[in-house]
Amino acid sequence: MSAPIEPNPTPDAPPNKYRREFLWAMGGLSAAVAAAMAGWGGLELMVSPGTADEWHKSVCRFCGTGCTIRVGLRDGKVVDIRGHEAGHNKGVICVKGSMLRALPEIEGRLTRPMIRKGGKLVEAGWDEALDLIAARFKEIRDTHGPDALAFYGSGQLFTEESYTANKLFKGGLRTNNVDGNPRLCMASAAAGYVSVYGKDEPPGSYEDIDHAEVLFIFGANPYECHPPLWERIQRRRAADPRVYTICVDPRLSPTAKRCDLHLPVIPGTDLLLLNAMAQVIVEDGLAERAFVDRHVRFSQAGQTMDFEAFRAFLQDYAPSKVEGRLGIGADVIRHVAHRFARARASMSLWTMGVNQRTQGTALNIMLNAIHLLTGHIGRPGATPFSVTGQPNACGGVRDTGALAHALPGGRLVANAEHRREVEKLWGVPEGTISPKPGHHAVELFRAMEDGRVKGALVMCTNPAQSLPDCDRYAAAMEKCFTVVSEIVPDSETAKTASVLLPAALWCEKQGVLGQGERRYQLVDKLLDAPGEAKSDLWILAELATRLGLGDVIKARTPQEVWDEWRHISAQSYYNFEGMTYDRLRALPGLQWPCPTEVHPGTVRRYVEGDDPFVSKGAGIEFYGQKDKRAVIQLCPYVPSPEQPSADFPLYLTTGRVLEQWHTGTMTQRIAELSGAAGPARFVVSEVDASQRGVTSGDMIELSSRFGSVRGRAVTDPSMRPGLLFAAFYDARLLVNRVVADHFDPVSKEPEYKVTAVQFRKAGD
Ligand SMILES: Nc1nc2c(c(=O)[nH]1)N[C@H]1C(S)=C(S)[C@@H](COP(=O)(O)OP(=O)(O)OC[C@H]3O[C@@H](n4cnc5c(=O)[nH]c(N)nc54)[C@H](O)[C@@H]3O)O[C@H]1N2
Ligand SMILES: Nc1nc2c(c(=O)[nH]1)N[C@H]1C(S)=C(S)[C@@H](COP(=O)(O)OP(=O)(O)OC[C@H]3O[C@@H](n4cnc5c(=O)[nH]c(N)nc54)[C@H](O)[C@@H]3O)O[C@H]1N2
Ligand code: SF4
Ligand SMILES: [Mo]
Repeated sequence: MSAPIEPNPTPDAPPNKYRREFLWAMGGLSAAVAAAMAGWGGLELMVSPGTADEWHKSVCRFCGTGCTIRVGLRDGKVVDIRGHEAGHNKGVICVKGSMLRALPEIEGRLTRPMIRKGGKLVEAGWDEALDLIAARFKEIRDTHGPDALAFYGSGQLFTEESYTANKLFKGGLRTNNVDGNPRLCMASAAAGYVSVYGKDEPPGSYEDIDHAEVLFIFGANPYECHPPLWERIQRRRAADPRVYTICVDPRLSPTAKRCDLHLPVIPGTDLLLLNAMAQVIVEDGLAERAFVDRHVRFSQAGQTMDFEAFRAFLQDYAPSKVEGRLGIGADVIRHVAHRFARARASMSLWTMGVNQRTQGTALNIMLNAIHLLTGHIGRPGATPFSVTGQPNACGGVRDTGALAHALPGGRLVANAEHRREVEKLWGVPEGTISPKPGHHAVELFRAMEDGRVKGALVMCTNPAQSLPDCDRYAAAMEKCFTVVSEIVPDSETAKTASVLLPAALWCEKQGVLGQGERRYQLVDKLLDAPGEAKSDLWILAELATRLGLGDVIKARTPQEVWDEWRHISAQSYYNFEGMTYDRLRALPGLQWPCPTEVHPGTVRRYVEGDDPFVSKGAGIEFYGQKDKRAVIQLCPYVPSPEQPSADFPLYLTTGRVLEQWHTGTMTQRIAELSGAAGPARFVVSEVDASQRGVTSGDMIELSSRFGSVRGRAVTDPSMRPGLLFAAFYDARLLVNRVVADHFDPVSKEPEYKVTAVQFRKAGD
């Protein structure tokens, strides 16, 4: 099962021509528009060649690429969306971004609060709904203690909203049960960065793509999930024939098809690849010893070790010892290690194939480690870089510490000094913040199931469809007093609600999104929300008042909250004090650290002259660690708990398609997008299908130890035997019914990418 060293043949045409045209048609602006925008100041209210009367700078609300866009309005409606030339995306957007114009107008928006009465959700007024929530939350807290309450949020809320929710629950209600969907997404990346550098968030930037010679794309499918970044990679390849792209993915994904080298690892085994690469780097003298000796420390279970001990540990991972389990030949592993190490600049880009794994943290540590060992860090084009999923997982959730174990600015609830600092910054009495970490996502829903948590506010996320083993956790929400803030009435989660609140979306409200390269951008309010829908910030602030916590949540408007949080950030290495609303409005975002209102932002972190925290004369300094050295933990390979067996002999992996966003509540309602993607299917290999008497289009029943689900199969000649793929956007094919809910012991992120399954033909 080893991969060829030879480059891939000429990239295949995409399966559907319509999809490709759709994707690229959105890229770029006309020369005239680009010229008009060259002077950034003249941008607002620019007249377009299209039908819009006025144009406003904004940000796409979908993915973590964070494309800067121009929103064209006419008669108070969005009529056009363009990529913004001055943004990092240089005018390029993808099909989801371009169809944002249809988002505010999607059919069936939720416009009034609803309360479950006699088993049915019935319309109610805001006062009735909010008074009911406050009364029930108080009753639950007084009877069962604050830890019977919880908040489950989202990397799609604005920073002001996540920050306020975190403060309300941890500093007001006094429970650390605050978690959210970034736990399903970026938790392993965050845990990896904290382990290595002592601080979260990537050291590099998208612009490193423009300088990289080797692009190591690992467990990521940017062709579909981050198209402007893929486009940037293409531009880089076109500019320099030496650029070499490697894709590590068990599946011949659309990205893998188009890279120079595809490494089709066996699902769940690729920590073996990273350890083997490290072994080759060390044994073949490819390590930058001077860099390592000055900037790196090795560690195992808290004990510092030397380079020789690290080398000894790696001996079990020599390419010849891992090739069978990994599915990649030893010669290929050596080739990749040499190519990566010897390049002038290597950049790794990784996403969910890495993070959504029971060894997600270890994989993140080792991805950073191969850069540290070879000195591919802190130079243009040389950087490790975890690509972010959601538009505000970074700024909104990771930076504000809106997770069960965390507090703002990289602090921890378990640390008494950190609690005291935050209590002071929040102006709440000492001892307010509980020292007990709250429940992380999967555990939180288990606590709802067994009654430890009795009341929850779920905001801007659809866990009944997006959690692994989702039926189990949907039932848990039904058992609880669950309040759901949503834009549509029929998400799987809305169906479980005791109270359903109508939310304003994207540019119907104002707030900051913090995206994958530490870039913060402002979304201004351009539209009125439909009916009685309100912003999530308004909902949180009103609830605070009714809970008697108005003195904790004093900041009520987006700008007031932003300024509070901006000043608090200045007391940490996550410092963006210099990013005022005015600056964010005038610029296509800024990257932190950005400590003052004249600071230009930081492209490369830990690098002298760029990062304001690096000491003079240090060159590179990993200041997040006490001894200012990056730490490489030894990471032994542990196989996934989901191993194929006689009952479940196949691997299922799950993910995304270009035209759909997550659980599809928004993109399934936009005809151009649902039409292009079609209904979700199980993608199966021809061998596995024919062995089971299945032909393309047949209905199948897929089962795992966790449950079963029916859906149509589509055979794909490029799918490797033994592997199936399904996306999770379609509620009619609820793939998470069968997905295992094992999680990484450190990051607590579930392993969506590996489930052992079986399937058979089912009647229609
Ligand atoms: N079109 C679209 N774009 C999106 C989103 C969306 O819903 N739709 N969502 C956004 C969000 S929140 C996220 S998190 C990102 C996700 O972006 P990506 O991570 O790029 O997308 P996924 O499809 O989840 O998974 C990536 C790849 O991991 C591979 N994989 C599976 N198992 C393994 C393994 O064991 N090892 C390795 N190395 N790879 C494996 C899968 O085959 C898949 O091709 O996309 C963002 N962008
Ligand atoms: N099988 C499988 N499952 C996965 C993954 C996978 O790869 N495979 N990936 C995981 C990852 S990385 C992620 S990030 C999660 C995403 O999972 P979810 O967050 O559950 O998915 P979304 O569809 O983005 O849910 C957002 C919800 O918020 C609503 N909404 C939109 N805008 C607003 C707003 O402004 N306010 C409010 N209150 N509501 C709003 C939408 O209608 C939608 O129902 O899925 C995870 N689940
Ligand atoms: S790549 Fe992401 S941020 Fe950019 S337009 Fe597409 S969905 Fe929006
Ligand atoms: Mo995500």
